[in-house]
Amino acid sequence: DIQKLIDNEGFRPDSLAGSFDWRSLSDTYPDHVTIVDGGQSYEGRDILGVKISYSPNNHRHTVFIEVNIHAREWITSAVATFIINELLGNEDPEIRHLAENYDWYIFPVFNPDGFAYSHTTNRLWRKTRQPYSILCYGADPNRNWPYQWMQGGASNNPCSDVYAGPSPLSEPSTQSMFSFINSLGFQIEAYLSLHSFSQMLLLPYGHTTDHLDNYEEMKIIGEQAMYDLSKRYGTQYVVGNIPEILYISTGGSMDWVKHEYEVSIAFVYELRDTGEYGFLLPAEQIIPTGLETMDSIVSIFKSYEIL
Ligand code: ING
Ligand code: ZN
Repeated sequence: DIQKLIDNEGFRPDSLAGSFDWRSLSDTYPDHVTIVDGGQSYEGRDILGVKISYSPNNHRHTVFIEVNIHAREWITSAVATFIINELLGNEDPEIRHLAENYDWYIFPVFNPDGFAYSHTTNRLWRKTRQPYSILCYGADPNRNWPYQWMQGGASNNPCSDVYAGPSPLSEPSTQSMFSFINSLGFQIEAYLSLHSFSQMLLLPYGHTTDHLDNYEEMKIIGEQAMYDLSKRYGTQYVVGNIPEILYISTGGSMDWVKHEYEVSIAFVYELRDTGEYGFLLPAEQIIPTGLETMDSIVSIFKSYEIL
């Protein structure tokens, strides 16, 4: 519930071992929630997803939300929980429309080993936890996907925070989610990936400043969504292609999904803030960040349905 969210209690490492059990959601909402298992991480944790569907017997267009692929970006998992809560409980007609007309797959912790490690040992851990040398552990799971792999903005040094891994999909968590996403395939209409921080909305692709696929349409939808996001608290986002507003980087999950399944809508959010607290965003910003992010998601689909 909301107080637990504020305390971040649903995201402690013991919760990953089972004390906060996502499965309870399917007991509370048996008609609309299914807990799906995306496979396992290197250390054997299940990568659980929450599927929300109001028409379980026929496929709707699917919205896939990937969250916390980078361990230290805790605000993303809190916002994912907020979004799930909104989709299941908010009676606002625009949110009901979204909840009831799309199939949602939300994975609040894509990198559970790294996430646990960021709670127990190193708050600023980013990568997975597979050992690569005596001293250096983990690859960057957002440099490990098989599209334009190691074509810039990634490292072949296992000690680097952007180590791409020895080969694409070398990380069990990435391999698991790759297979899971393949099982949905062309059903996926929208892929949203939540990171922090910087207050940016990133458009594909990471290897080139060229405006590929439906960039122009996505840019309009993204600008409108960030304008709508700003209406609540004035939070300002920058919208653009990854290398144009951030840096070249390759092997990211969104780029692979966008390219492989030609998904219409593909965005990476870099959530709050712009650096004052950075990854250590205080818990009192969870609800405001959740609210404004939800506003932007409503906006994205409203624009998409009009265009
Ligand atoms: N930023 C992302 C990163 O992986 C990104 C930005 C997203 C790059 C998608 C490439 C593809 O570096 C953070 N903060 O992790
Ligand atoms: Zn990140």
